[in-house]
Amino acid sequence: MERTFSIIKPDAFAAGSAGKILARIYAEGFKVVGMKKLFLSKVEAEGFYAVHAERPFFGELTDFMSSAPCIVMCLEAEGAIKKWRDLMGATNPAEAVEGTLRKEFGASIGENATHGSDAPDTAAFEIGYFFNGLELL
Ligand code: FUP
Repeated sequence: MERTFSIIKPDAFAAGSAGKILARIYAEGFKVVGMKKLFLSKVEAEGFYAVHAERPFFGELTDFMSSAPCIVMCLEAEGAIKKWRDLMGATNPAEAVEGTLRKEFGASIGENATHGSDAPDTAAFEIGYFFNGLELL
């Protein structure tokens, strides 16, 4: 079993799409090990995306992620990291395959509905950034 970290981003949460996205998560066989609704501060969003601090879109990205509430989750499944990224689809919704979450719920490369860890080390950092052990039972 593997764990990954995911976010239903502010655009999808504000649009009322969280229920549909959760239904897809359960239908694909993930176990939701941890889940909470948060309204990130700018500083918290900057800490989460620190790996992108030098990228030109960092300001826009962290403004967006701290603009409204989101839902953060720890998901568990066999091969959860790849399985969740496959379900999300490409970063840019315009390039995402039909049936993926970003295709269905994303509006642009910046406002793309969901986040998912891209490797075991980032998953460990991201899960630990938002959850302590007692919240992952
Ligand atoms: P992903 O792993 O698919 O979320 O994509 P990246 O790690 O490359 O990017 C992280 C987030 O930065 C994306 F979800 C959205 C944002 N981003 C932009 O706003 N513009 C870009 O050109 C690339 C990424």
